[in-house]
Formats: sequence, C-alpha cells, structure tokens
Amino acid sequence: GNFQLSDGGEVLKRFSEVEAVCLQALMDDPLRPFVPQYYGSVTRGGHSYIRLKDLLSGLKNPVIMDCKMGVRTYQEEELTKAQTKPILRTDMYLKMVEVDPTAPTVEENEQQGVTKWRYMQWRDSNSSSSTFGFRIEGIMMDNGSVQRDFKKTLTNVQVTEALLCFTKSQLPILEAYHYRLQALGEALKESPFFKTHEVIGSSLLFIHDRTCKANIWMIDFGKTTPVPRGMELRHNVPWALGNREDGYLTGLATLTSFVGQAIDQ
Ligand code: 4IP
Ligand code: MN
Repeated sequence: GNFQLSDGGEVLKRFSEVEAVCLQALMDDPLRPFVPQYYGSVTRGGHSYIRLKDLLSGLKNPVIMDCKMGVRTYQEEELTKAQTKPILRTDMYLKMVEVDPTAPTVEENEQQGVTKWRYMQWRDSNSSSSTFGFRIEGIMMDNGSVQRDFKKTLTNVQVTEALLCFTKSQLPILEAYHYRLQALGEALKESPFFKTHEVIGSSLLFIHDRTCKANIWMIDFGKTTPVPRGMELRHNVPWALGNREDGYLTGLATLTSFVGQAIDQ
C-alpha cells in the first residue's frame, strides 16, 4: 500500500512523520548500511513525500522479495482501540472472507465487519508471522510477474520452497543473502535505534539480479515508534500487552536459518 513515484535514482513515498523521524535517526546509526539512503522530504502537487534512494537503480531485471518482520504487525494501540472504541471495517471483513470463508464468527458475519486489530491479528496467526516472526508478502520475478498469494504460506517447508523459487536455487545468491542476514544481525546488536524502537510492519526487501548481486534492505518505518526513556527491547521474547516486544529478532533468526537450509538442500 505504499504510493511511490519514480524520479531519477530516487523514489518518493507519501510522507509520514513517524517514518521520516526514523529514517533521520537511522542515517546516524549502525543500521545505516541496511537502510535506503534518505534525502529528506519534498512537496509535489500539494502532497509531501519522503525522498529515498531507488534501490533498483542500475539493476537489470531485478528479482524482489518483501518479508514483513515481527511476530505481530499491529501496534499495541490497535488492540486498545478495538477494546475501547471498536470501528468495524467491511473491507477487512471481505479480505478475511476471501482467504477463508469460515474465519469470521457468527457475529462478524452479521455485522459484515471486523476491527482492524481482529483482522491483523488473524492475518498474523494465519501466516508465518506469529510462529516464525516473519512472513513473505510478495515476490516479483525477473519477468515482472508478481506473486502475492502467500497469505497461507505457513510451514517451514512452504517458506523454504518459496525461497528456492525466488532464488531459482542459485547457490551464490542464497549465500549472499545468508551473509547479509548475518551482517544485519550483527548491526542490530550494536544499534541504539533498534534497542529503543518497537519495529512494527517493517519489511526486509531482498533484491538480486542476474549478475548475482544480492542485497537486503530494511524498509517501511511508518509503524516504528520509540519506547519510553529507559526502556530497552529485546526483540526475541514473547509479546504481552504493554511490553512493546515485536519479535523482530525471532523473525531474523528463523529467516536466516531457512536460507541456511535452502543452501544445504
Ligand atoms: C493491510 O493488510 C496491511 O496490514 C497494512 O500494513 C495496513 O496498513 C492495512 O491497514 C491492512 O489492511 P493486508 O496486507 O492483509 O492487505 P502495511 O502498511 O504494513 O503493509 P497500515 O500501515 O495502515 O496499518 P489499513 O488500515 O491501511 O487498511
Ligand atoms: Mn509494508
């Protein structure tokens, strides 16, 4: 759902204050080499945009995979909103029915609506997010074809199969990704930003092309927020309301081991 315009080596993304503040901080953090270069914001035709380096520039027929990280993809306030002043979403109810007609409760069927929290929680538990700490959101192959049907990609076997398909089982590419994931793990350990931010709905973008250049980038910080002063997150322990934990490192560990398994296959 990101509105992006191409613009000579740069992409423009609809402005979000939360994301802009994160990107600014990340430019001065050990995570900088894993984040697209941020050039500030710009206004075009009455709308504000975030300016980012175009990660695809210079690549020939790039192959791209978006993995959304974390054991939950909704913010804690989504749950409290659902409990205090629930807003029923028909669009989310319909998205739910499309994936699994038996998912809504009797009451939800009567209302033809679910809260955003209910939908997102259901998405997390029906994909690999809740169990593995990440899910594949989409893959674009080198011919430009896009696959988004990963809503029920759940098991280790299914995820590994998708990884092998995405890389066409090319060893140098899998190895480059494995190395990059390990380097990201090291950078996250050193990152003051990571210790102090709840990272929700952020993705790792895997990109390679036929020259076997392969890279991984952290993107989408629209729901990444600082924790209160003095609090530090571990990112690999279970979430409970109030602890702000996101399971980002749980997801990174699983993903790293699945790429490792794909190499050994
Ligand atoms: C989407 O559900 C994603 O969770 C979006 O998160 C979320 O946007 C959408 O909420 C929700 O409908 P599907 O992926 O199952 O379609 P993200 O932007 O991280 O991909 P936000 O960012 O708004 O939570 P709505 O409220 O925008 O529809
Ligand atoms: Mn996203």
